[in-house]
Amino acid sequence: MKIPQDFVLGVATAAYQIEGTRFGDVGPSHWDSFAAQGGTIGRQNGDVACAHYEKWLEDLDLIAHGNFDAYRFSVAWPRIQRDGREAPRAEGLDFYDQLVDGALARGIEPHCTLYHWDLPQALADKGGWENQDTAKYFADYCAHVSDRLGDRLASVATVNEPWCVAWLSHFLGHHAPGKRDLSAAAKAMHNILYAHGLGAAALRDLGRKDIGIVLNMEYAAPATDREADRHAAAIFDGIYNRWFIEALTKGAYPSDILEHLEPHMPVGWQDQMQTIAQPLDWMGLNYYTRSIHADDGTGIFPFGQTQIGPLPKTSMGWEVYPEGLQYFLERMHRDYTGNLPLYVTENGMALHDKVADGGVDDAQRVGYFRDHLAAALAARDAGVPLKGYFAWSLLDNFEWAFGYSERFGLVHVDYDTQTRTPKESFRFFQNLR
Ligand code: IFM
Repeated sequence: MKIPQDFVLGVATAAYQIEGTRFGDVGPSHWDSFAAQGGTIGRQNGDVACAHYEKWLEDLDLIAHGNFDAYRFSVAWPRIQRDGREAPRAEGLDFYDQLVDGALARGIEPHCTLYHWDLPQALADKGGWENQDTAKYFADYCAHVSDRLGDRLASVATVNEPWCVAWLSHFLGHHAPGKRDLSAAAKAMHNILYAHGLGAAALRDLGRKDIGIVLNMEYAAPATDREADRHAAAIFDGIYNRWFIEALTKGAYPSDILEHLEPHMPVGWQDQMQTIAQPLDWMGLNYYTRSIHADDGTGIFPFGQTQIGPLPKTSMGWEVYPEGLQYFLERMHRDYTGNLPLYVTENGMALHDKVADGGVDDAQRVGYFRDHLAAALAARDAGVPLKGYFAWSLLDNFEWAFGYSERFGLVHVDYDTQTRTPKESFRFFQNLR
């Protein structure tokens, strides 16, 4: 497979999933509380995770050894401000400062995400993403991090996957804070975008020219050709895919979704759309799978239920559908982002990998990466300004509600000994350069 010279090949992680909150001076986050209340398999949590806070030098060496051009990491907000509001803490900033310098010293571009879900518990106690004050505190936090690291970052993303922050966490209840409430979800659907807008404005005021946001998108296929099933799939597409990108690029929410969420939206939301839709320097797409949708017969929004599809699946039951990656890159470019540079900021698959004879034979994952990378490059060949691709993830890690049961890493982690073992998929990337 031929990778263009100017195409960035990277690998991604997120703070709560790898660092270990037992290490260093970090405030409690709503993920600690959610896990403790049984929101995760076996109440597993991020206390130790991959002990990356202690092993970050070894992990940077791995990235260099894999011949990656770039590393996408996230900053844990409660390491910078234990309660989300206080003055920034030197210890937290020092950690990321040395991480960035360590990456650069190895010839690796650092790409920083500011919010990958570890909301300080003190802000969650005041309503979290249902409260617009959280968006204002987020902008202050963005400025603190940029002040310290900004001169050396290749890019900065405000928020990772606003759909997960809002819908998955406040309507479906699968992620912290585990709510199942349309009113809470509607507020979060808007407030996380408002936080992005205020954060991006604060970063712009500091002179940054590399500001983006990372959206996740899932291909929605109707179960049959029936009108009701096609409607269910369209509504899913609206909530998951169109809501965020239309607000960001057109300054308006899709009307078929807004009609259901509008009664619950925060007062004055209309006046905040311009802040949300301010110009960006790039946009990231996280893509994993497609899902099949059927009308659920209730006549109640969001009308649909998912069905098991026929394609090969990952260990999480996610269908493998590389065509969806090309589809979304072309759709984003054509319908929304025009000449804005795009990155695939996450893509990967979970398997129940085991170490044997000192290695991990994850041939299925190698096939997944080969096919998705080919789909991404096909979109680029078709004219999409796609600048790079980040594999998810460097290490097996804390997979949120699934705890440690699902492994996405290019590198296997033995959680008892913290031994890292590169898998065949790691070799696949190593040999691309
Ligand atoms: O592990 C997550 C990551 O935190 C966000 N994107 C999807 C990944 C796999 O579920």
